[in-house]
Amino acid sequence: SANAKRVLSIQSHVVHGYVGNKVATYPLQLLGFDVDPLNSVQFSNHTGYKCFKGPVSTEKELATIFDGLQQNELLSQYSHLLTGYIGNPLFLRQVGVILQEMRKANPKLIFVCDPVMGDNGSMYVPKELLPVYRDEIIPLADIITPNQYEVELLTGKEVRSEAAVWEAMDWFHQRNIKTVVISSSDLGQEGVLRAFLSQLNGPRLAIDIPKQGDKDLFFTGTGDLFASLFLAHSHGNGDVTAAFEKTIATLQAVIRQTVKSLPTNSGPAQAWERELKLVQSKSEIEQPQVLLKAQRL
Ligand code: PLP
Ligand code: PXL
Repeated sequence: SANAKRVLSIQSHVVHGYVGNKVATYPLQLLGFDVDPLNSVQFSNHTGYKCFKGPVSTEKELATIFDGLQQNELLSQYSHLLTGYIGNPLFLRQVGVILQEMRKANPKLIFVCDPVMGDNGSMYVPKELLPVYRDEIIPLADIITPNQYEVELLTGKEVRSEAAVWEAMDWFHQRNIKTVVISSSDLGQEGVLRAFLSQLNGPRLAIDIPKQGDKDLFFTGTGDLFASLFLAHSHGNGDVTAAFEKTIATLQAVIRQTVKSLPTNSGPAQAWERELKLVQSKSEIEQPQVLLKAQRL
C-alpha cells in the first residue's frame, strides 16, 4: 500500500493524562494517519505525580503481540514505526528485532525514534538503555528527536555551544541518520528554548521558542507530542523547514491553551493541572499558524 499513512506507535499508555501514546495518537489521527498503539506500559498517570501504578510490558509480550500482526500479514501496511518512552533494555532490544521484520515487509518504512532517557542533566530510565539506543537502535533510525541532554548521552560529549550542536549532528549523520531534530536546548537567550534540525545533505535550521508562563513552569509529554507532530508534518513533502515550523507552532499553541487553563495566584500548579490541553487544541493541530520561522544556518 504505497500511499498508506499508518503508524505502529510503541510508547506508554497512561489512564489519566497525556504522555506517550495518549498524547501521540490524537494528533496523528487528526493529521490523517491510522495509528496502531502498542503500549510499553499501562500506568495510572505519568511518573511526575506523587505516585504511579501499573504494569510494565515485557519483551515477551511485545514479541507475542507483534507475532499476531505478522501472522495476519499486516506488516506491509505500516508506513512508520514511532518509538518513545521505553523503560527496559530487553524490551528496547526487541524493538530492534521488530523493526527489521517491518523493513522486510516494507523497505520504505520510516523509523522515527525519540530516544527518551532524561532531561536537564538527569536520566529517568535505567542507564542500561543508553548503549542499546546508541549501538543498536539509533543507527537504524531515519529520524531522531532527542533533547539536548539525550544528545550528550548518545554522543558522549557535552553540548554547551552551537558549534557542539553541529558536531553532534554530524556524529549522527555519520551513523546514517538522515534527519536529526533536537527538540529543545538551553542554548537560547534567557527565557528562550532553542530547537535545532539538521538533515544529511540538507539544511541546518534553528527556531527560538520563548518560554511561556512562570519561570519554573514545565510540562510533561511535550517531547512525545513533538515527535508525533514532526512525523506527520515531515511525511511525503520534502519541505523539512515547513515540517519543523508547523511542529513548533502546534506545540506552542497546545502549551498556550494549557497555560491559559492554569489557576492564577494559587502557588505552584499541580501535576494534573499541567496536563496538556490536547483535545482543546484540535484546530491548532489541524491548521498550525506558523508564528516562529526557522533560521537557516
Ligand atoms: N517544552 C517546550 C516549551 C518546548 O517548546 C519543547 C520543544 O520544542 C519541549 C518542551 C520539548 O522538549 P523535550 O524533548 O526536552 O521534552
Ligand atoms: O513524556 C515522557 C513520558 C512518557 N511516558 C511516561 C512518563 C513520561 C514522563 O514522565 O512518565 C509513562
